Amino acid sequence: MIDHIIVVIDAQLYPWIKNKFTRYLTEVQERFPVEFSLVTVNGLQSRNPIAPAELREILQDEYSVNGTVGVLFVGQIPYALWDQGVGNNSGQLSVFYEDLDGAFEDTNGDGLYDYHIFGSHEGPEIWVCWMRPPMFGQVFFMNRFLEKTHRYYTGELVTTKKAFVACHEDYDNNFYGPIGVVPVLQDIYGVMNVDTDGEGIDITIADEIWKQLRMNSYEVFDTWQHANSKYQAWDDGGFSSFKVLGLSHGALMTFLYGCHSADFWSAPGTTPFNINIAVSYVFGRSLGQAASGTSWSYGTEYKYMIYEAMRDHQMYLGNAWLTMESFVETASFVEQRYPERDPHTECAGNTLIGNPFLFVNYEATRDLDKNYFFV
Ligand SMILES: [Ca+2]
Ligand SMILES: [Ca+2]
Ligand SMILES: [Ca+2]
Repeated sequence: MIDHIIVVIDAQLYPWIKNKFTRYLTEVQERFPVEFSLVTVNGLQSRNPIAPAELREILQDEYSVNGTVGVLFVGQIPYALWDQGVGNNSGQLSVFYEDLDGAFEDTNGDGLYDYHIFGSHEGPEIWVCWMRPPMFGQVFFMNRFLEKTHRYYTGELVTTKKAFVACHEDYDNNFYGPIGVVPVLQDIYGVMNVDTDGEGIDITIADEIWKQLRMNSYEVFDTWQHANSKYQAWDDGGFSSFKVLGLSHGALMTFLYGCHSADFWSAPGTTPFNINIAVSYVFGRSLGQAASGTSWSYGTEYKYMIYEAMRDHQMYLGNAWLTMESFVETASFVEQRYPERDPHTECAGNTLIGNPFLFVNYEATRDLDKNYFFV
């Protein structure tokens, strides 16, 4: 089975990254069971950006013709906004592009969707990943990122097969509790190869976590704490998204729990900046290639499902992400998790950023472009 992937690329960015991006697609196709369709659209820096509703129709057409499994958005691709209706709970809505047989309504006409109608297939049909560098300096960030992917796929940049789990105040027993991540990560990497910080009465200290990340080259960094789009708060101190841009080593994949950690919505009238925490882990100096977080005040609670999918079915990150999204973005999940809430007005706001073509415990391969001879 070859997965059909749509790559939607920002016409304002594409010419500046074309060589390295083409190399990226080639290297992915050589290593993953995927094929790509490229679609170029006007991004947010254009005078005439494509409307999210129009882009969604393109995805729906591709899905019905090609059985598409995922979409990779490259550059400043327009996004739909969602208003959760409680407090300041709005932001970009990945599910708008993931649930292709459902419908979204803006019942009060304020430009933000607020009502989700589930289609005959209840959850998302496809996964969405945003390869979205900070808008300011995006050509530099994108080219550096594409050097990381190249060096990783060709075995120049090697991760240690280890994970690191850090939880602010033991965050609801998220090491070993019902939605805990440590047991499944131990299955993947071995009991001795999952480092933890913040367990029980232990607290998380920003300087210590920073050192831990700089001294290692983890595959997975799993983190639970309060956040906003520009700040990740530990029990003692925290990381600004600017600081994270300068992190060395770190982790290949970072999965964040905290509020707004992957929020790249710039409110009307503000300068688009887009350097949220998740973006910083992916487009900074570190070896990071993928990160996830939320678009508004919410937490990504079911991260262990991503690891289970990668453990049990050798799924690459994009497909593993869909496993979790298919669980939480359904009416039946909301009815069970939040019985007092209306499933039609409840979306989780999970957002995946970076490179969706990553395996756990992956042994990078030589450059397949060249002819190597082995004696
Ligand atoms: Ca609305
Ligand atoms: Ca659906
Ligand atoms: Ca500690």
